[in-house]
Amino acid sequence: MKVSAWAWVAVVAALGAAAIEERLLHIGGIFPIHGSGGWQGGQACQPAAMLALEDVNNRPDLLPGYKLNLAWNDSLCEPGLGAAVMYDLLYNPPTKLMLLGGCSTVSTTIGEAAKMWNLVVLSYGSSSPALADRNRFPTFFRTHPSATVHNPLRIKIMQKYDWSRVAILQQAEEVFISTVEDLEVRCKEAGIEIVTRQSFLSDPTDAVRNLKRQDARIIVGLFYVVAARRVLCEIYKNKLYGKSYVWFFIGWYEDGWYEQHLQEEELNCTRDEMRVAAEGHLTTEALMWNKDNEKTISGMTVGDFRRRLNRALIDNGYRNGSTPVGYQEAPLAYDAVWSVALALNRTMERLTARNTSIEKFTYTNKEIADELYSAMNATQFLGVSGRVAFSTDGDRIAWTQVEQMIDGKYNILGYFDGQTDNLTWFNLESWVDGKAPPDRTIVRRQLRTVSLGLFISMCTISAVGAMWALMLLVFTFVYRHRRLIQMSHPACNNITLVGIILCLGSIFLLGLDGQFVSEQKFPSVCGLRAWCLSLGFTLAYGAMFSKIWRVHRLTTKTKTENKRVEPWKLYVMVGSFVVVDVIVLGVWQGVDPQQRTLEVFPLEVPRDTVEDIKIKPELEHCESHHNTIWLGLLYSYKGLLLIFGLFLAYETRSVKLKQINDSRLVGMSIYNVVVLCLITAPVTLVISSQQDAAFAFVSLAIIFCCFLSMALVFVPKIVEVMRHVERAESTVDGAPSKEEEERYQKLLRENEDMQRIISEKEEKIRLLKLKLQERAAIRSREQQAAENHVTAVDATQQMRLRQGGRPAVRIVTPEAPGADESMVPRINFDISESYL
Ligand code: ABU
Repeated sequence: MKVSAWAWVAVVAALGAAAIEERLLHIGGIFPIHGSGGWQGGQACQPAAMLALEDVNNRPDLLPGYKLNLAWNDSLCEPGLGAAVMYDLLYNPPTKLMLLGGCSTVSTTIGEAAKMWNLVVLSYGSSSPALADRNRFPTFFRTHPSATVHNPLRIKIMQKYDWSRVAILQQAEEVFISTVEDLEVRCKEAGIEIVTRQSFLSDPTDAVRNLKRQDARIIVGLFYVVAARRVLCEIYKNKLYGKSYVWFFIGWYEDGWYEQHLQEEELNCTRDEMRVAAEGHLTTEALMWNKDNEKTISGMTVGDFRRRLNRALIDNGYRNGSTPVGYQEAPLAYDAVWSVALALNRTMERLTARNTSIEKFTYTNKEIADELYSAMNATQFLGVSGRVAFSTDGDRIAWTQVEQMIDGKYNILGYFDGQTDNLTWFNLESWVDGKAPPDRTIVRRQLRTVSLGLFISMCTISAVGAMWALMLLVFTFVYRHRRLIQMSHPACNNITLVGIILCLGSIFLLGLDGQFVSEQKFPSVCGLRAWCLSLGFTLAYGAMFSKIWRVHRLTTKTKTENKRVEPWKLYVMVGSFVVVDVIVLGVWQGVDPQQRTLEVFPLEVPRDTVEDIKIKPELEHCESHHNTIWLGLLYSYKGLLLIFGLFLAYETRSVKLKQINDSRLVGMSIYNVVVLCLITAPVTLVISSQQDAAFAFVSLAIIFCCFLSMALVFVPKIVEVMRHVERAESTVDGAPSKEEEERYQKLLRENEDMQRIISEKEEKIRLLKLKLQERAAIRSREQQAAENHVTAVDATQQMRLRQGGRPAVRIVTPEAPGADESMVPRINFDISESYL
């Protein structure tokens, strides 16, 4: 009896135990705890879920007669493994009523598949906006807010600081891709330009470099924490931190995330470097911990929950003070279990009313599945994460907060309520220079101008040159009667001097740039430069060229031609050069006038300021649309003149003509001009971007040409005139009298007349001489014939004498050739002697 009684007790106990076991409600849980990528938030979320399970099961008013059981496993935040864990949970009894999931990548897989088992999935740790797609994830809910809740706050902050140019750096995961898509739409609506969007799989090196290249200053970074450490290290290496940069990171990384696991992850940055790079960054995050310390559904305040969680974590082996991954989301996991319990509770009530039971749920029971879905949809309560409620697409509605890392600690800067668009700001932000960085490099335009010292020096030298040229004009005029001056073609020399003055004047115009002339007047200066320099060159060089041309012509003329130098021929030559110039310059000016163009140089960092600005150097140029054609035309025409002048100067290098007494000096001057021009023109084209060098080079070339030409052509004349004056002074006390000067002039004129007469006489003499030579030749032939005749007669007589006869008498007539040589006038003229 006793045995059977005990047996009954045992049977009843066994049956009771079986009944208790049967009254368990099973849910499945997938927690990312280990693994090397993604989010390992299960480390704190799993203990939080177990706390919730304990609390739920301790509540008699919840799930009366049932206990909630959580069967779970680790997914490592890998979608494949997550799917395997799910199949394991579903294909092994007992039947699971719902699934808890974490980590977006895994939730995406199980959320999409769960509908096949009529299972509701509730995620405590999935932020991917893609999960809000009801067509793809019809039974998916989450206590974790979607990552898109950050975006309105980000936009709000950008607007607050007037940042209208931002960049995005993202890890190539669906969660971040869909967040960025939402951010792009919002930025567009707010008129914020996204300057670049860089993404990377696991190595952010190139992406960060590209950000620097694009001059990104305000950068939104979206990546898991392991990638975040790599990015931070690259930020340090590329110096994308400090006063000029603002980074927006995701706010759910655990505290001290930037200085942990550096060695395991083989990062090339020290803790200090990571700290430096992390300083000042902003984070945005949905509020996951209830802000108010009020009692929540479990009867705990947030403080109570935190204490219990900390204890549970310490029990699980976490050191006091260190926060495991997922600590931030722990309230979401806790509230997720409560949501499941409440939804099951509500479903049970509704099913009881319909005389059915939740225990009848199978993976093919659509009716109970729909009840579970509706119950979850209607769940609302105050949890440790705040008010828990789900929108129609299953998303959690939540406030967001912004924090800034100041001195290595996160400080809350403000809260944002997306529903009311209200930003609560505490003005606690801190910036390196006391003000928020600008969203782009502030670029200051700086006109590169010729340095003032150089401009003044060159202008002074050219002014001295121009004065000197004017004095030479006066000198030529004063001593115009001197033979020395007269025989040097003073008119040509004067033209040269006018050309030199124009060339020297063009130096002033070449240095007139934006520091003296307004943008509007600059094109006129361009035109003046071209006219002044071109005409100056043509007058100065053209006059010398015409002289050397005449010298060449005179030396190559036959002696019979007139060797006089007609001045009009020189004027015509110079005049025609000027006409060509005027035509080319006129057409250029009329058809395609020179305009002010700007050459822009790469940005420079200013040395004399700590301001975060860059200098954009600009240089003014005078250019037409077809500048090359016009310059080519002008340069080739003048180049030909130069080369031809050089040839003529070389050809006449040893010629000394009294008609143009300074031809050799002019030749030397031409050498000098040609060499300098041939060097200067191409070099100037090459160094045109260096305003000082180009101006100095051109100015010095012009100055050198002008001064040397003046010195070569005029200094010998001045010296000669001075010497003459000194001689006159040494013989006569004082300057020559007027009478002496007139007498001298008269003598000069007479001398010229005499020379002309001599030339005429010489010509006559030459003709006479020719005639006489002809006549002498005729006579010589006749005399020869007569002599032949006499010789024949003598031979006959001698023969007769030998034969005994008498000699014959020889009669020579005066007409006979060679009869009297004195009858032929002997005239010897040395033409060259008389000529000279
Ligand atoms: N707060 C953690 C989110 C993790 C995830 O969305 O995968």
